[in-house]
Amino acid sequence: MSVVGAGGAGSNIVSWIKTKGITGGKLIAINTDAAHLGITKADRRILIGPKLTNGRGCGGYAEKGMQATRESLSEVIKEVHGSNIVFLCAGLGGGTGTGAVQILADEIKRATGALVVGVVTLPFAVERYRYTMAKEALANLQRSCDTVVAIDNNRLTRVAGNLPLQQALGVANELVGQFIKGTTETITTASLINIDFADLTAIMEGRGLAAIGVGYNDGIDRIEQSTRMALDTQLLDVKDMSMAHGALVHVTGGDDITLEEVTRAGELVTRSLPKDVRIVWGARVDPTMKGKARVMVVLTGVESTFGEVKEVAAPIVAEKRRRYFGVF
Ligand SMILES: Nc1nc2c(ncn2[C@@H]2O[C@H](COP(=O)(O)OP(=O)(O)OP(=O)(O)O)[C@@H](O)[C@H]2O)c(=O)[nH]1
Ligand SMILES: [Mg+2]
Repeated sequence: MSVVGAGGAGSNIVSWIKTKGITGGKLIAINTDAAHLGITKADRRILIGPKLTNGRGCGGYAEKGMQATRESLSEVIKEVHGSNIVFLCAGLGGGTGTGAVQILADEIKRATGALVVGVVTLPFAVERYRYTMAKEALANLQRSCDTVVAIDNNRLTRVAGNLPLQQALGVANELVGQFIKGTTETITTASLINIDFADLTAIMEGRGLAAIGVGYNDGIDRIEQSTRMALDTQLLDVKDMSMAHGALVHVTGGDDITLEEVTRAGELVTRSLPKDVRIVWGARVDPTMKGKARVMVVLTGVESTFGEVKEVAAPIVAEKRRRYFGVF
C-alpha cells in the first residue's frame, strides 16, 4: 500500500500521517517546490519536473504540474510498484497537485493495476479560477481513479466552525490522514474487526465519486452520536445519498470499546441506506481514546452538486435526507 501526496496540500497530508505513524503503508511526497519538499516528512521525497520548474513550484498552473509529472513519471511509478492500493492526495486548485494526480491516476493504474483511490480537497468557491480548474480536474479523476474521495472546503468550514483558514486546512489534512491511516491499518494489521482487500475493492472499484463524514463523541452513547454525526455531516454536497453504491464504516475507540458497540455503528448505517447498498465495516482500538469513539462513513458511487447552481440542488438533498435520515 502506498500514499502519494502531491503538491503543497498533498505533502502536508503525508507529513501528518508520517508524524502519527502508519503500519503497512509507504509514504511518498512529490512536489515541484523544493523548499516545501525540504520541510515535508515522508518515507520518500521526490522533486518532480526539476528541469521544467527549477524547484520553484507551478504557480497555480495545472498544465505545468502535468508536464512536471511527465518529466519525473518513471521515478514515481518505481516507488509505487508492488502496491495493491495507491492513495493519491492533493488539494485541487493549485498547479502541482492538481496536475500531478490527473496524470498519475491513469499512469499508475496502467503500470501497476493497483486500486487507485484519489483523496482530494476542493477549493473555496471564492477562489474563482481555482474552483473552475478543480471542477475540471475532479471530472477527470472520476474517470481515471477507481474512487475519488472528495472533501469540499466549503462544507468543511461549516463543520469545523469559524476557524482561521490555516487551521481549517489543518482539519482537512487530519481528516484525510485519518481516513488513509484507518483504512490502511484495518487491512494490514490485526484489528478488532479487519477489512480485507477484497471487501474494499468491492465498494471502491470503478465507483467514481465518494463522500466522507466523521463523527466523534465521548458520551455514554458515543457510538450512536458519532455515527449520526458522520452520516449527517458528509463533507461533500451529495445529490442523493440513497444512490450510493457502497459504504465504508470505520470505528476507532479506546480499549474499552465492545464488539457490540461496533456492530451497532454498522447497523445504524445499514438502516439509514437502501437495502442494496453494500456496507463494509472495520474497527480499531486506539489506547489513547479511552471512553471515546470516532466513526467515519465513506459513501461511494455518489454524485455531487459541487460546481452546480446550489438553488436547484438543495431542495432535492433536503427531501432525500428527510426520507432516509428520518430516524435521526
Ligand atoms: N487540505 C489542505 N488544503 C490546502 C493546504 N494548503 C493549501 N491548500 C489548498 O489546496 C489548494 C492547492 O494548494 P497547494 O497544494 O498549495 O498547491 P500546489 O499543488 O502546491 O500547486 P502550486 O503551488 O501551484 O505548484 C488550494 O486551493 C489551497 O487553498 C493544506 O495544507 N491542506
Ligand atoms: Mg505549491
